[in-house]
Amino acid sequence: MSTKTLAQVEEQFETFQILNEEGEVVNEAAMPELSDENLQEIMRRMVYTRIWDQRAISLNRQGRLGFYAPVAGQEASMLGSQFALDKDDWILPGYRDIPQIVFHGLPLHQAFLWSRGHFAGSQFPDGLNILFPQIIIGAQIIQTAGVALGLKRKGKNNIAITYTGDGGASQGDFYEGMNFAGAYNAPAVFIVQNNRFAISVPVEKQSAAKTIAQKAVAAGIEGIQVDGMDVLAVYSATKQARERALAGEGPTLIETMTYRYGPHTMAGDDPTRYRSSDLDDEWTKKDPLVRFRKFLEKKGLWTEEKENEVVEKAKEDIKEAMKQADSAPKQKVTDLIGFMFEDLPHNLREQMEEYTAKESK
Ligand SMILES: Cc1ncc(C[n+]2csc(CCOP(=O)(O)OP(=O)(O)O)c2C)c(N)n1
Ligand SMILES: [Mg+2]
Repeated sequence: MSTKTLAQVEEQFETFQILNEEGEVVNEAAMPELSDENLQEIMRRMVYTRIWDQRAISLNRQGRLGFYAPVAGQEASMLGSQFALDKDDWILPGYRDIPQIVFHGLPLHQAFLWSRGHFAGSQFPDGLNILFPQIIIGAQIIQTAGVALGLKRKGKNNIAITYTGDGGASQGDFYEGMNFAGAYNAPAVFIVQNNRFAISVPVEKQSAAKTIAQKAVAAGIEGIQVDGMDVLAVYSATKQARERALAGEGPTLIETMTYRYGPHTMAGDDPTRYRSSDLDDEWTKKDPLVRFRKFLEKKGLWTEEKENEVVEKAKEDIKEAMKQADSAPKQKVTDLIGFMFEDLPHNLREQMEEYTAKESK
């Protein structure tokens, strides 16, 4: 009989951190090799995303955007991991993971059209390796195992990476996907952004496990818990996971410890009903932008001027992208039907005829 207790297994899943809340390097040995330009680019992306998030929330309130899931607080977790990818890696996102796919190449106006439920928002440019942002919780996990296995079979030097939340990790699909990827040694990376809540349900009510990372053990794959407010730790863990996957050493589960400052979505939940202000305060002190800004300022790599440039650029881009989204042709029923199938089944053919006639009136 094994003498290892659950507590001993759980002890192995300590949170990996490089920068503390003061922006000080606490793990020099783990510092990734990034040029000054790379470091500045990571900061630019986080600032840009924070501004975009603020604008998206107000555009939603004005009725100019549709579905929107706020991202403030999760920038390091989202963008640190995406920065570790190659352009040809595949991303399988959830509904909140729009920043990663925009920085992977999705034009911003298409992200806005997707938010509005316009079909043109999901007609991704050729060569952009992303799948639809998944709304069904956890559904993208098994798909990721499949995409990764496909990449391996085709001899590609790329990985499939997916994002889900703590709630996603409570779904059956999560275990199936990891297990399958492990069994077939598929080059997959599974990121669980543990923002502590699945809408209003705290992570403690979802699982008896002390960490989500330890769930990798049963699938026979690597698992690591990372400080998700530390962009360097997230980058470094993802880069290593990617390299391991490509070296044939199997998939990795990465749990990023993070927090969403805003509501679950803009559809009307009120976080004050399920989160205490003490908990909010505890997490805003860990803010990923504040921490990384301090780190860069000490290195002489960031100034208020640089920050303002990014803020202005973000505002301009958003204005332009909204204009482009507004000029997209009004969506017709025939577009929706035509977009789904190359060869229409007979029942849809009838509907296509009916709506073609109606729309030509
Ligand atoms: C299969 C399924 N069940 C329930 C829902 C409703 N739902 C939408 S978001 C959500 C919470 C997901 O939480 P989490 O995975 O932690 O992601 P987060 O929103 O915190 O990023 C739920 C239960 C759904 N979309 N799909
Ligand atoms: Mg969550």
